[in-house]
Amino acid sequence: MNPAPIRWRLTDLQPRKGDLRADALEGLSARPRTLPSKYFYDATGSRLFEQITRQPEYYPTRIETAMLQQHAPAIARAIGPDVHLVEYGSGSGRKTELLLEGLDGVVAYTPVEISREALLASVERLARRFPAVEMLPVCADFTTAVPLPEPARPARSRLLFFPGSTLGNFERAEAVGLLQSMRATMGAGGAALVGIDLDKDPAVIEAAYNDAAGVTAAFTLNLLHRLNRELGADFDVGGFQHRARYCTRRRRIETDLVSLREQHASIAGQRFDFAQGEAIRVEYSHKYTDADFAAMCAEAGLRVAQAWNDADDWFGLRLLRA
Ligand code: AVJ
Repeated sequence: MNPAPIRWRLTDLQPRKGDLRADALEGLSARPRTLPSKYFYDATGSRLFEQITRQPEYYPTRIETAMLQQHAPAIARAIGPDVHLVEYGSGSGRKTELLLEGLDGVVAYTPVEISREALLASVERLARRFPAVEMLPVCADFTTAVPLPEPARPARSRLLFFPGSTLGNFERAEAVGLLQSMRATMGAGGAALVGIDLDKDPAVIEAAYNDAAGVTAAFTLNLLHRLNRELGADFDVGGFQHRARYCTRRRRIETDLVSLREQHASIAGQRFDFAQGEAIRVEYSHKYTDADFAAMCAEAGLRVAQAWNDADDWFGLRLLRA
């Protein structure tokens, strides 16, 4: 059998090595020290994240996938036909399949993903599965304004899909800024479908970020391996430990890499000294209440047009409109 002709056009705006270097030097020089969580997602990190989503403790992916399956008809009715589907942080694109199946005549699909390997692998698979959909992938960091490619056949509206509670990785002011830029990208008549992890028993949340198999720990520590691989840094990765704790007051998981002893590491000729117990903050995963999420949307000029939660109120899907 002949493979289907692959007709798709990549817009490559992948961050350069210089960005990683500058961001790492800046973050590690700050107090407290930080590293941006977007750098988790190199090829290895994207694979490890896929493995996280299959861990029994990591509930968000399983619940959200089931919800998309269940509510696809209602989402399709709300959105209408001939849409340009745009997705931020598309990763493997598994959840996208459910939307591409459920929506009524998707004109084009634009995944925006920082990992080129994950992006190309998912587009190749989806292009075969959905030959009628024009694939217009963009390799980029979606936190900076992304120029959207125009489909050959014009769409009636845009739907921005932002699943996985990835919004939760941003601090509140950044999240509001991102929602604002999503509002601009959606355009008149457009909508956004956002997945949000809801506030719940801290024990459930902490278990999800400290799986027994240690996959999340490997995912976090990969950040140091990446600095070694790509910047020639000399971190002794075994000298650091993954730590993820839920801060109830701020409703967020705070993930650190903790130095197990006094040690130093060099990146690009710059030396960094770490005290025993000193932490590098590498990720936030905010959890939301209905009220605080709606308030953030309102600040960004968006309203919650429709809302779905699972039976336990652990995870939510929100359809946003300007
Ligand atoms: C990709 C943002 C959905 O914050 O839950 C999973 C990333 N980090 N385990 C999340 C992650 C550690 C994940 N998101």
